[in-house]
Amino acid sequence: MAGEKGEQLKLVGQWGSAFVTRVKLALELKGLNYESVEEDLRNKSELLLRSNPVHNAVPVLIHSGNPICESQIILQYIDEAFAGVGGTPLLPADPYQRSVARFWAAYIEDKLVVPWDRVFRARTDEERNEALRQMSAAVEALEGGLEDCSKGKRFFGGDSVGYVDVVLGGAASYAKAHEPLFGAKLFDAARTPRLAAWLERFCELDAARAVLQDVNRVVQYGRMLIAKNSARPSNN
Ligand SMILES: N[C@@H](CCC(=O)N[C@@H](CS)C(=O)NCC(=O)O)C(=O)O
Repeated sequence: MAGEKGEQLKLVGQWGSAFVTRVKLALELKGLNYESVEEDLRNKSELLLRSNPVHNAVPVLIHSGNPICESQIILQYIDEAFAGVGGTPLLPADPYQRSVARFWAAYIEDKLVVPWDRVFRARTDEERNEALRQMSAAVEALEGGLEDCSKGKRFFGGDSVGYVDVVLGGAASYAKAHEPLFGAKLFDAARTPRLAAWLERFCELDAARAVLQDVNRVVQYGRMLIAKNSARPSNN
């Protein structure tokens, strides 16, 4: 049941996906009830293939029978469709501030999430190290983005969690798993102090505690992906 209107909300997801976690965070922050359907991505369900025939990927949010695909589009949909339900809006009301939030969300997607994914899919140490280097460069610029968006407040969204917090926060457990997996913190207190403090603050939120993956489980999952993909033949 979704909010007070009694509409059906179903989230097709997979526990390890940072994209799915974004949507869970948004639903939690809005106080919306939903049914969670766990997908086996090696054996995709009819529901997933029917709901996201273009990408066959999670997350898909199904609202009263209508499928919404792509995590950032889902976040914007939740913000608009449930504006009156509760919680503060994710995107700012001011058009310029909205554009700034969208800019940094796009930056996170293109410059941080893409190499992050490559780190786990790399076949060689060289590929992995190059992706880690790209992530490190992206994190330095993102430190400026946090300053730009937060204006010295607690979150990218200011006093409360906003769109960029949720986009980045979906990967909070992966950020914490970074040191056990790769031997260095992703958000290092000496190099990017704002992001390091942001991560701790974000993980303390009730919504984050409710939905973020267990870090040890992510570490195990990450090790499994790295081992599997390192063994992949190069023509595959
Ligand atoms: N751009 C998409 C990315 C979603 C995505 O890559 N999902 C992965 C899981 S993390 C997936 O379902 N991949 C399909 C597959 O593994 O076949 C979004 O933001 O929702």
